[in-house]
This record gives sequence, structure tokens and C-alpha cells, in this order.
Amino acid sequence: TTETLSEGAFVLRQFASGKGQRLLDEIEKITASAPLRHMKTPGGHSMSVAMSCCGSWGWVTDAGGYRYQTTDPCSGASWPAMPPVFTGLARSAALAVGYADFTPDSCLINRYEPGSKMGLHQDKDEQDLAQPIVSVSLGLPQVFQFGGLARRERPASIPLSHGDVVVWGGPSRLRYHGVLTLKAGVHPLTGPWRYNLTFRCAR
Ligand code: MD5
Ligand code: FE
Repeated sequence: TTETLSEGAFVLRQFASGKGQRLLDEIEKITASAPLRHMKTPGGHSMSVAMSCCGSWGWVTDAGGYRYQTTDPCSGASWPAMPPVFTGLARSAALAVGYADFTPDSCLINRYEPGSKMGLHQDKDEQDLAQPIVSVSLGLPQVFQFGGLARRERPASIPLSHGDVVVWGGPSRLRYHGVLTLKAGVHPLTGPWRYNLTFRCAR
């Protein structure tokens, strides 16, 4: 089923559930060469979410700020390639809600452990804000916070579980969003973790 969250934003419940194990196998391969790590915010805090990337451009944060770069700062090597199963899933999810020809050049891999959260923020480090963002949830459920275009607007709580895919574009592309603290649990495919894949066109 597809739920409309707001103009341009949609939840495709269970859209990826048949591909869960294949996606997790690819995450395993990617993170063998580009390990998940707790990056530092520009303010010097360590993020509670562990991150890695694949595709031509990876999102990073450190004392120098937020940016996209072609190399992994841990190794200096290019980020691992985006697996075809990632690209295909992101493209078909975008198309299913009317965004044709979505061609992500960046995938951020977020791994949440119990206690991890992400505060309200906007995704605005990308060059072309006309391109949507596709997010894929795997493993433990976590409550997503879906806000407005101003930080002061009270966000709606949207539970996301394994296999759910969310697409944000058009007038919803710059909405504030975040995720609440992950509750401890065990998922048959991911154990104690929730993974989120965020597909973007960085350039
Ligand atoms: C997550 N990640 O669950 C989320 C999924 C991030 C991040 O927010 O920046 O790594 S992506 C959620 C998102 C992206 C773009 C727009 C909106 C939500 N939105 O308008 O709500 O790890
Ligand atoms: Fe975000």
C-alpha cells in the first residue's frame, strides 16, 4: 500500500521486503571495505548513528562541515560502487510515485543501535533539490519524525519497519525530519540494528 504523507511525500509499505536479504548482503560487502563509523559533527560531537556510503559520492561530516566527496576519508579510496539491486530498487520506488528517471549517485548507509537517534534536520547538501530522495528501512522498527518546512512545526510520528520505503520530493523535499531513539530488540535478519539506505542525487 502507498500512503501519502504530504504533497510529494509517500510511504510504500513493504515495498522492499522481498529484497531484504539481498540488500543486507550488499551492505555486508560494502562495509567490509568502507566500514561503518561514527562521524563527527562540525560541532565536535560523535554521531550516534554509524555511517558508510556507496556510489560516486558519499556524504561525510567532520570538523570541516557537511559535504559530499568521492573518497572515503578513512581509507582515501573511492567509495564502493552502488550495487545494481540498490539502484533498481530506488528507481522503481521513485517511479511508483511519479518520479521518472531517478538516478541516484549517492547512497548513505545508516546503522542505528539501541539509543541511536537523529535530530530534526533538513537534507540540503545536494545540488539539485528538484531530485527526490528515497529511503529504505531494514531491520528493527523505528519512529520517523516528519516535520514541516519550518523547524518550529511539530512533526508527525511515522513508524517505519523492515521493508518500508519512503520517497520525498517536490514541495516535501526540504521538510525537517529525524528519527526517535531506537528501542532495543532483535530482528531475524539484522539482530540488534536498524539500517536505513538513503538514495540521493548529490550532483
Ligand atoms: C533515516 N535518514 O531514517 C533517515 C531517512 C539522513 C536521514 O534523514 O539524512 O540520513 S531519509 C529521510 C528524509 C530525507 C529527505 C527528506 C525527508 C526525509 N523529509 O522531507 O522528511 O536514517
Ligand atoms: Fe535526513
